[in-house]
Amino acid sequence: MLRSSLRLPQPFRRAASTAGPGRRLLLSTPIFYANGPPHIGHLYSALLADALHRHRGLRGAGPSRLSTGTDEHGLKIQQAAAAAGTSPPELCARISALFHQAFTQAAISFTDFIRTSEPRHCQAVCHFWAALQDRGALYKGTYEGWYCTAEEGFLPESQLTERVDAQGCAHKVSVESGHEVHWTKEENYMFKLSAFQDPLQKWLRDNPRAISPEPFYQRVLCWLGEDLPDLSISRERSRLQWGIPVPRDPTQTIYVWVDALVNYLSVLGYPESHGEWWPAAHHVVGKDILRFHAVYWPALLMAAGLSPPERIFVHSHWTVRGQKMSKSLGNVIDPFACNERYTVDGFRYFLLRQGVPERDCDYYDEKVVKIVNSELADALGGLLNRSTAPGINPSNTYPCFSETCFPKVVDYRGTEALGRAAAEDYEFVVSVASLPLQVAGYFDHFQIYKALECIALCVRQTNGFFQRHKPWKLDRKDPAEKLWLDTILHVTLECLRVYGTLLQPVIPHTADKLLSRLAVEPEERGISGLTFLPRYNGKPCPFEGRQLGPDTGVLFHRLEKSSQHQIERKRL
Ligand code: ME8
Repeated sequence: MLRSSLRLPQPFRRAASTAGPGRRLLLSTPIFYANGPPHIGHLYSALLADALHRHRGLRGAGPSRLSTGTDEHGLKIQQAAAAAGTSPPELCARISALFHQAFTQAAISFTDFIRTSEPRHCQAVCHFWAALQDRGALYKGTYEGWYCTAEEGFLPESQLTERVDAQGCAHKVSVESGHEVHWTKEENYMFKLSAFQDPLQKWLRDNPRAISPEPFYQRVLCWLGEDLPDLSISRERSRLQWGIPVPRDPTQTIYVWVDALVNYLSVLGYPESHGEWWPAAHHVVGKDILRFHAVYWPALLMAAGLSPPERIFVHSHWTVRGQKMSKSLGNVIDPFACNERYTVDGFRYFLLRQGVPERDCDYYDEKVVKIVNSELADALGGLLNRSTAPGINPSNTYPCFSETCFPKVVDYRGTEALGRAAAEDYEFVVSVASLPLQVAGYFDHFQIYKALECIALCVRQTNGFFQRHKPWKLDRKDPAEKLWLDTILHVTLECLRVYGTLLQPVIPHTADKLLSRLAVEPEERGISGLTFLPRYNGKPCPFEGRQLGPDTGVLFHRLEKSSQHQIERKRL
């Protein structure tokens, strides 16, 4: 029965307070089920959101928050607690603390860690439910269908397949997760999702950047072209006690996905203070929960009188030696062990450098060791070491640049060398100068791996520049040679300063060490005011002549190769 006629949304205009520079922004990760400890897939989502958050902070783009947390209600948790011989609150407290610890250890800069069992969240969910009800978006009906506990949802026939077990019995399972489904019939509250097909399509057509990368945007548009049945959004309390009761109807429990999605509002103080932030929200989610975030969540928001989130960033999955990570296969990779084995920054770098949101990526130990050793220890660390070594830079200062050695030329192609710099040096300087803008563009497009690829390429080019001119062969006592030697070192340190600044969102500890060695003060580490080689353009360089930082230690220690390093989690 429809309670009253449903109020459909007006076209969504962005609120004035959320437009332009200096605006607020909420970045979020999914909230993770508290039925098992964190693995590297969870860490990857958090790292993507963290890098976006840190990059935005360094750009001075306006206040931002990063929320994460744990999803603690539902049948899945109820059953996991029973299987572990404990109560849901005890299990949730233990697992939630592990997520908090894993993210803190990995330097995730979250500003809010929400648990759905907290009172502030339960109040927000009840208010949200009342808003749906008051606006006529809910009705009570009998629902029957195939329910998948692992996915916490009813699945249509199109998402089911059959699997025959060892005894020859056929079972219906979910195509997506492979988990068994059970025929379930019960009286539920239904959400009038079908009424939102047109508004959702319009929202996406008007906001082509709402879902990135593009293939996921297309996938959602495709879903919206199909039948969009109403959604059951409560469960009988007799079947599910571990959850928030439906306001004014204690025989029903609110569906865990409605409960969970509202976390993005609870962290903003909904229903009191969310208005200063919402809808300036960017959600980072895995592809497995795209439908919930790109179809159900925007529809629920519209139905409650709110705008859909501004952007949804979707990423694919990590596999392990080509296999899906799963507890039953025993190949779940433990983030604590990885941080220990590869260091926090080493593992952050690997996941963000190798993770490509559009496609599944494979993890294996040798790959991490190879990439981290070649790009962080050898290329970046080696360059810092070579350009600051006492033998080459005995005064331990930021050396001076000479315009005579590296004169400014309008078009370096085909010009006779005027100073000591060659045409390829000019080309390389141009590519480093364009790096901050390029990196910012890649972050905006959720292509952090491409930003890192560009930085790694520039680091290689800087090593090439250094190698080409062999500064260690120049005689410091000869005034002309000294000018050129100092210029080579100045250009190299300027490059390192740019790389250190741009790498802060990805490898915060290593970048800090690098910038401190280069005597870059904390207030000089922003990305928006980042200059490169101002002396080349006739402007003063504040670093020239500065004493370098005292820590002359190795920037990044090489990782040892290990044939049998055991970081796959033992069954818990
Ligand atoms: O779905 N590779 O929680 P969840 C990369 N509570 N990322 C992975 C991954 C993998 N192999 N496996 C998981 C839930 N993830 C709900 C979310 S949000 C309102 C509620 C990441 O514990 C990825 O972000 O099953 C995926 O979407 C999420 O963990 C699912 O975590």
